[in-house]
Amino acid sequence: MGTALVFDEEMTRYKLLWFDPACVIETPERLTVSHEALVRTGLAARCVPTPVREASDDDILLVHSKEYLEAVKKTPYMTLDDLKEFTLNYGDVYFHPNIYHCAKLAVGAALQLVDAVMTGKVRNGMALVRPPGHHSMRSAASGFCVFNNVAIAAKYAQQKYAVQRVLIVDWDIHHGQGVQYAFEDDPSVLYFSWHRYEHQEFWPKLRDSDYDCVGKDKGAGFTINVPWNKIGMQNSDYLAVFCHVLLPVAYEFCPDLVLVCAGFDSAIGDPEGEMCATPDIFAHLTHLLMNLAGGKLCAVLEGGYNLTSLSQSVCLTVQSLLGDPPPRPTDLQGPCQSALESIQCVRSAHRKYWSCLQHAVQRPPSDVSTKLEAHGEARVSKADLVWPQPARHLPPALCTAAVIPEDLLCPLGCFRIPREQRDVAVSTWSSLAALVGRLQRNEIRNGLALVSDVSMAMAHVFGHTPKQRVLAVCVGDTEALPGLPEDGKTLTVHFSKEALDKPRCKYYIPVCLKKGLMQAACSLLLPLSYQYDPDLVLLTRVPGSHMDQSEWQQLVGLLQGLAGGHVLVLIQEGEKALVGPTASSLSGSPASSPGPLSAPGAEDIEALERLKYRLTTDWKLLQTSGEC
Ligand code: Q9C
Ligand code: ZN
Repeated sequence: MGTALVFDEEMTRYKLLWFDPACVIETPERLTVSHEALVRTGLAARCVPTPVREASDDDILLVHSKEYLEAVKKTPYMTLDDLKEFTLNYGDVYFHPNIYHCAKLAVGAALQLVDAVMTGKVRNGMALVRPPGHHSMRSAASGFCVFNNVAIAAKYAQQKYAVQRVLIVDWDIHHGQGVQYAFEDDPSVLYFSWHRYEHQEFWPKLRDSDYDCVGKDKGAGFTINVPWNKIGMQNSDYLAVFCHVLLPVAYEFCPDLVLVCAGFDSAIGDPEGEMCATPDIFAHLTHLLMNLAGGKLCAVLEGGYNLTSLSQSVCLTVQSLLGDPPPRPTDLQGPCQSALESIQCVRSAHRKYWSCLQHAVQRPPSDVSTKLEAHGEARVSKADLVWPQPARHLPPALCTAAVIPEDLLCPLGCFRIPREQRDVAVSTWSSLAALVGRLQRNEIRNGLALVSDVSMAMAHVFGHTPKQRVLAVCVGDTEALPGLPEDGKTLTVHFSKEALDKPRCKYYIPVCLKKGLMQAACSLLLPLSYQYDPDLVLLTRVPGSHMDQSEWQQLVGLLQGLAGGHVLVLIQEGEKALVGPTASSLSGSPASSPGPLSAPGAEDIEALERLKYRLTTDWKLLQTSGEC
């Protein structure tokens, strides 16, 4: 279904014309280097090129005041001294005779992207723009931003396409206060931002950026701020926030469109952010958002000032948008104490607004923050600022292989593993073995098999993967799981609605829930899976499950972020109806949305929190509170 790339060189044609140390990092090269990297890696050629346009006054007035627009309109005619003086009205921003033109193109680029996605011309896309937008407010420029590209895009989508709920994910390292203010009383736009905060010491130094600022009036609960109070946050910290805060709430919110304030100053090497998350984390963050809203995701560039880490991060984001499997995640040791504190505070501040957070542990009323050890400052030394160049791994040419009976039509986008035997039973086993072999040799990305006995098929797969780490995710009420090896070579997570055995060991995790399956998938299964880092994901489905088709498709989608995309799905014959929807998700089509009604009940969330708590000693990524 395609990925749009919106870019125009014109947006490189303005720059800082005087001495201002606060603004030197915002250069035209940010855009040229990012675009060149997309071209060099062949990613740009795989995208649907989409032209920019100039935003109209009406577009800009969706968010900004008439007075402010009129003031900016005069800047192309100002002298250098006038421009300098005009700049003094605002904080950490500069003007240039061509910036008004570029700012109109930046807004227009975001709107062109929304148009391409909403009309179905593409599934998703990215706009590479300058100036950025998320700091600019109704009547003020700020932080290199002139017009609020993403806020305008959200209003535009709601107005032109009757989009109801918009999720804005701001992963830039600064707080997008402009976006927050534009929607603080609006429950139809959920704004999520994480940002370097350092207890209000870091720019823009606003009280409004803290975790307890959750929105106003009807919009209370629809602003989510995650303050980072230490520098040096790593992949685990970012992933933990996605798993335990953003994703559960996002599934409960059920957006019709996802917009990303895609700033990459949150990546390692950035002089502003001073964080340590590597560029490949953005492949995962993107992947994790890609099945919300039926796949409708628009990423719009914000910050990012280390040209190397910026361009690598842009490439990894676009790579995921195009459907390539994310690279194997690196160094997921679990979040640091400071991150855990932030997570705990945010979850607790939002427990009254979101049922998925209802049972979040309340924050003890003490000033633990100063006592707790954080890996922050200590770990950001110059030596830590080298990171490996992301590997250019090409995904296998063949995406999805199927082992299904010959009377069943091969689902669209799949190819059938040919039969090798006459005997039907033997044929299934040998075809399954052939499929596993081709997955291991990276000749195919993923596969699916319809089998008469899932338990036997699992044993069969384990038999063919003696050296591999296999994550087995079992869905449905079955007692007859094969005797699972308990040597750490498999991790089994079993979802069922009937009570199951107690956990036998670190590597067998029974999850008994009636509803709230998406919450369990986000806050239990994902952290476990990421930390386990399997070579192969084995997802099995037996009849009598309580997981509906859209939840199942979401699960198939999320799990493809692991193991380089190597997911093998085994479906028991009684569940034949799932073959089509499964094949569709495996071959990269967006999953359908479970809908806001599948929000979890209190009982299930409580059970889930208990289970998570029991497992935290073994699995650090499950933690959601500091050591207090
Ligand atoms: N040491 C964006 O990332 N402060 N804006 C600069 C320099 C302003 C960042 C201080 C940072 C603005 C879109
Ligand atoms: Zn930024």
